[in-house]
Amino acid sequence: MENQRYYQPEFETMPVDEIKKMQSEKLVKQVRHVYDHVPYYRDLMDKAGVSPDDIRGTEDLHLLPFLTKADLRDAYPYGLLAVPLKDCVRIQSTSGTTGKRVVAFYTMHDVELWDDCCARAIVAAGGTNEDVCQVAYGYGLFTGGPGLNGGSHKVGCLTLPMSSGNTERQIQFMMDLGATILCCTPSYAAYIGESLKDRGYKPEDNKLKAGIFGAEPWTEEMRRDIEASLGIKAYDIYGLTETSGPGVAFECSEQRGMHINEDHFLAEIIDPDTGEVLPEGSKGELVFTSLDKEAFPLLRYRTRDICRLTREKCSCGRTFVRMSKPMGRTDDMLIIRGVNVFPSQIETVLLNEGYSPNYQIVVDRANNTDTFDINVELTPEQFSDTVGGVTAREKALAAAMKTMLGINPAIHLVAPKSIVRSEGKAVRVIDKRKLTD
Ligand code: DLL
Repeated sequence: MENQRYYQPEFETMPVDEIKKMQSEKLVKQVRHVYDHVPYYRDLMDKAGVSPDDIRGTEDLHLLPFLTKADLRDAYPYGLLAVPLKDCVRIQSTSGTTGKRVVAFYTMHDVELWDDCCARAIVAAGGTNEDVCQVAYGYGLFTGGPGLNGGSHKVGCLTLPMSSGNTERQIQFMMDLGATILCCTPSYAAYIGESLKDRGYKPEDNKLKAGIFGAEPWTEEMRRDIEASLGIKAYDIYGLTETSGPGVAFECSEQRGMHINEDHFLAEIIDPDTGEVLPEGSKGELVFTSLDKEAFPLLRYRTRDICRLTREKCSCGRTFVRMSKPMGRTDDMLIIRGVNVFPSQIETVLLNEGYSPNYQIVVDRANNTDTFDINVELTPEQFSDTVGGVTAREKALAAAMKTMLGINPAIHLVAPKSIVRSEGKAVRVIDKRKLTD
């Protein structure tokens, strides 16, 4: 294959007025599909006094009610499914705010569409069927591995389905098989870069040319470090499980914002306090409507990510609107080692395990890896335990946290009343990482 610039140029470079027309047509159909097949959303529309006939195009989008993570929790697990279960071929999942996880469903068509989105990202990073693409995002319920794996197949790259971790083996395959594209979280990319250096490799010793990194916030400074340590160009990629996974938006060689795959996802920026739609260029909460998804088509889903959109012309030739790097969130979700963590999940575990909800989460970054500590107050009865008893408790609590969160925190049980009480909102999270520019 020649070094092609676009994976699906007919969409990626479509004139903006045509994109908008196409979005309007798809929206009308999608609203009807959801209204007819998702009683949960039909109720929301009925309560808001909106009928599918009121939605004649994107100009009417603002009439539709929002969906939030709380709705996903209320409708768990099947309440937002829009097709019969027999038509679904896959689920993926991510953390919920408490014990219930978010479960997203896919028909075969949805998987194809998602793979196409990831293929667009890989081609935008210079990928062709001559490339060897090392996918070091986690595989399984997390969308990173499966998404980039599917995209890499579509582009025709030789795909190395490494999953995350086992850095020794990552490096061995990278060097022996001559990987040219690396897909993983930016923090893992930085760690791989460091590990290569520790083993005496110089950036020019590997065959990598590009990296496709996302799933967590990262700064321009971190980009420069990764690019230097691996000798590559580093591309950002954005997405969320609820709307499919990675590939909702991706960076081109300009590296100035991520193009949103607007033929599939309709983006809005709203004021997170009032819900009012903001004009282009404003900073606010990103909201997505999935235009093509069959199984789990969310309308006006509030991502909680804060960013800006721009339609300024991009020299890469793509006409899709660009989003800035997310600049923060409107909720308290943390992303630790690429895993989404809500303080409320931690509180749920503490209460289930018989602890008081007096705790503090401390997150930091050492050697490009997140550290994750939870200080938990013992109750006066628990405090009389022996040292051995406390250590055993710490282990048991860490195991319960691992089951809930998917990652292991270091638990420190501390004396009753030793965590500083706040006069206002309790300070539950101390995040010492510098995650945005
Ligand atoms: O993180 C999907 C993904 C996988 C994206 C691999 C890119 C690469 P979730 O686990 O559902 O899905 O987490 C979604 O992660 O709402 C953002 O807050 C954050 N996020 C995702 N990509 C980026 C990025 C995947 N490039 C949540 N920069 C989103 C900053 C990101 N934050």
